[in-house]
Amino acid sequence: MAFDPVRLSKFLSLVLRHQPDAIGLVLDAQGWAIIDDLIARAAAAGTVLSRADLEQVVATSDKKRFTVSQDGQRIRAAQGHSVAVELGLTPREPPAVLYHGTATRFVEAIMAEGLRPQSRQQVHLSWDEATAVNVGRRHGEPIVLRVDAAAMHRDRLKFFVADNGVWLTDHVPPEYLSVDPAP
Ligand code: HQG
Repeated sequence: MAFDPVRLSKFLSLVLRHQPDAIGLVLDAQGWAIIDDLIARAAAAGTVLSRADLEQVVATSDKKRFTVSQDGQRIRAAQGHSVAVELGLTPREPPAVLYHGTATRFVEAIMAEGLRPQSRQQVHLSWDEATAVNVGRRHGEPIVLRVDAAAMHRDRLKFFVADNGVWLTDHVPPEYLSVDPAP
């Protein structure tokens, strides 16, 4: 099959975030796979990709979903994992406000129990509202929640930035959430 960057990006998301087992791939504790191993196992499972194909997907991914290690030998998903990984990110001081896009039908539950990672390892937040709207639209009628990150930081809750700039935290309790724009 001809090189299809979108299809390949979805394939890489699948094996690097959710189901490495699907092709017998092993991720290390920080989520890295050896690129030569990934290419060989993908081919054996019916997805033929070259190193150049892979580099093109990494370079052109709209959300910079994948990171290649400094030595060029390994690749990982920057965020979004459902498999257990320890990305090894250092806690960072967040901007005063962060945003989370979701669907209107989830808001009641979120306001009751806070934002939870659900099937992923951490809650995903963005520094801009436009990204949040797009993330929310994936689930239905979008709505943007405003996260009082300054207050969370003051209360010693930790924030991390993925390799691609997505903000991550373990849980956002409801008292730090409001529907954007804030009243
Ligand atoms: C919602 C994409 C009910 C949450 C995006 C979200 C992102 C709750 C959904 C990345 C809840 C989970 C992640 C609660 C959270 N009750 N619903 N207590 N807490 N939710 O897909 O943040 O294109 O796992 O609001 O750009 O939508 O894949 O998370 O609607 O960065 O690279 O549960 O995925 O990136 O959905 O998206 P997801 P997300 P990629």
